[in-house]
Amino acid sequence: MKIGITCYPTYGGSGAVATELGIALAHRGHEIHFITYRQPFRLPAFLPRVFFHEVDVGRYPLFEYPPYDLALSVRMHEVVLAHRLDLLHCHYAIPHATSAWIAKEMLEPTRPDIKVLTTLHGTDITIVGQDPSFHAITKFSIEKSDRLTAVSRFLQQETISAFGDTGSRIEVIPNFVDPAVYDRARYPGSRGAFGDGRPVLMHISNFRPVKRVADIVRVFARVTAELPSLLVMVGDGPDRIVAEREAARLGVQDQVMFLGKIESVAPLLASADLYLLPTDRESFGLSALEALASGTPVIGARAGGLPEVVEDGVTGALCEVGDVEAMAAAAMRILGDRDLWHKMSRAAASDARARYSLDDVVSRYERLYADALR
Ligand code: GMT
Repeated sequence: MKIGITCYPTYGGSGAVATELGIALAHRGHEIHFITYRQPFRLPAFLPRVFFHEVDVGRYPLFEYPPYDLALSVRMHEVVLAHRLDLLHCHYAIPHATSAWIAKEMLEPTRPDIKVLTTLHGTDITIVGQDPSFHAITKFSIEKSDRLTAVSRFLQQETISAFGDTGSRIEVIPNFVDPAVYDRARYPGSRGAFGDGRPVLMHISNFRPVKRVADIVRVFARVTAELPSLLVMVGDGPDRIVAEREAARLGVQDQVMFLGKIESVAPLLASADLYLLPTDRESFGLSALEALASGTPVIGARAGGLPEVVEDGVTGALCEVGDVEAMAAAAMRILGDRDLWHKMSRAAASDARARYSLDDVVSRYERLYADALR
């Protein structure tokens, strides 16, 4: 098949999933065309059967807000015609599904057979889509998609309750990991990467308010007071300053490292003892899955789709949103008992492989594409 993929190319779970899906599909012989405003961050420079089409939003002084959505529609239209694409797969509803619908309308005279699939990732439904400025267009765009998928059962239900009957069945196709990449055994030296053998707690995100990064620092401050540890924070975003200030306020700033954006996180995750994700509205939690696959148990919030990914008491611990005491207690229980940690680490790696392996999930997308085109 010839597939166009549109996603947010910058740091973020939906872009990571879209890019890794495209790469896996190309390995299987499909031709993949990324249509985005920048080269997706996990896309290597060159791969056979993978092409990148940059969306250029011309600058005109009249436009205080350059119309990216329209430029994207035009690029989609152009790439479908030039490369005879079979379908457009949009990751994140707004504005990608809207732009794809416009492109599809424009293609009606020449390519009425083009199909549009949209994968809902989370905040496109839970935050942006429910903002009054975007609710109607989100509903319209997802109704117009030929196929819809959501990355968790939680998100499927959220979509139904926010938008009612979307006119098409929402299939749950979860995120996935490449077990060959997220493998603790592959990075044997990484355990000591942070120095002196103290336990390493880690978090990776775009530091948006939904991630509750101050809670991470609060949990860590309680843990390190009992069990001297390190906190490694990877990524960047608006609330990084919030986390930095909280670390200073709690007097743990010398034990917290902010590494900024790092593209290849597998060696980092393999060096961590625990992964923290206390977010209150995580539709899936790709970074938690990557941690589990790396044999790193996860302490998180019992919210959103995270309970579908982390098995409480088996591959990590889930606590109520904001309950930093309970999260710290769970972290100390796991870190303080090496047998328990090893048991959880093994369970995490094997559960991630059993339920979220790249091969199985990519096959499900392939079947969905074939079904849409039939
Ligand atoms: O985090 C966001 O604001 C958006 C989005 C993204 O682009 O990274 O994240 C969502 O998609 C990921 C990939 O499917 C999921 O793993 C994240 O849980 C989800 N984020 C939220 O629901 C907050």
